[in-house]
Amino acid sequence: MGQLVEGVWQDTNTREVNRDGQFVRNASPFRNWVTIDGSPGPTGQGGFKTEAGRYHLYVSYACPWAHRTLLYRSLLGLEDVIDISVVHPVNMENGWVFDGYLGATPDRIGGARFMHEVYTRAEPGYSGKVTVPVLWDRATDGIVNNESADIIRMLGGPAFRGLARTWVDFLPADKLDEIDEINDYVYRTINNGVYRTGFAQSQQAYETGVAEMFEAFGVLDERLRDRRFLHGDQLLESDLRLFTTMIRFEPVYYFHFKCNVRLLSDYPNLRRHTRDILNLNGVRGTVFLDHIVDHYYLAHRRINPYGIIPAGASVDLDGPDWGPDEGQEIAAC
Ligand SMILES: N[C@@H](CCC(=O)N[C@@H](CS)C(=O)NCC(=O)O)C(=O)O
Repeated sequence: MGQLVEGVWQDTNTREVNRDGQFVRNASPFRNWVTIDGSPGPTGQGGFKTEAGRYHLYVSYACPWAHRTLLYRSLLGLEDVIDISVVHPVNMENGWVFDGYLGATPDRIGGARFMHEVYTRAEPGYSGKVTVPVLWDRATDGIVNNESADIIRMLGGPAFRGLARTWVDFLPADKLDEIDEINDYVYRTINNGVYRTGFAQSQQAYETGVAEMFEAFGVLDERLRDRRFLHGDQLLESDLRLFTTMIRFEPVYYFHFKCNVRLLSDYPNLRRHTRDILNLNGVRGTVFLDHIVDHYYLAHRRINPYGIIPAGASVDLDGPDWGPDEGQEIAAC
């Protein structure tokens, strides 16, 4: 996986590890916000006001961070308001590319071949990683934001409320502190935790990551013992952020990132939570196991040099193990 250096693509290793072999994720550089009147949001510049059809999402169906944005788009009914371009799942020496693969699309904005061209179109001298998701602005021909945590707060906030077909509040004000607290914990131990484990370059770094992750599984399983969702009866932002990692756990992270201390089925409440969300209206259409499996096993050649896909990775999400519980209420809220 390469990166851009002053606008030029370089196929050099960008793995982010510190001296102890621990994976450390870089901060996302584009942090502007769409707001109702175009005034600046919590970070970045102003100038991005609410308008149907103005914004576009670049995503990979394989990526758990991009998956967050797809879930919001689907659950809120924003498909006609924000269109998408979908990259090929296997990012190799050229990074993300637009190429033939079932479900992938061309670059619907500028017809680019490579995702790095989208970044240099926005900022010709850009240096850094070329990641998805990206929220693109047709009006300024540039990137609004490339941080999924921000993008979902935008899509689920006042800026898009008036455009959503089915409005659900995933971030009620009275739950904000609790949501932030759970998000931080789940990000550190699970969302980013799987990468800390999988990309560790020392035994110690791996062991720390995997121990914290499985401790968190136990904590969340206990929390979900008498709650349908992490905060009670209501599906909220933290549930959706947890889901995009957990749905990849059995097919990918368990094997590929060596997260194999215990099985997901050893955490019955956590597994039920994942299955429950999968069966809510609008969720299954955002889960593309073929993109997920091919991306991780085929693109990460440093940790899987021959691109072998383990037999157990073929989880049947359409089978009874992952179907709705009898009598499950499948409305989103
Ligand atoms: N903090 C970012 C992370 C996005 C991210 O790391 N995306 C990965 C795909 S899962 C990516 O595009 N990686 C390409 C690379 O690292 O070169 C977010 O949450 O939006």
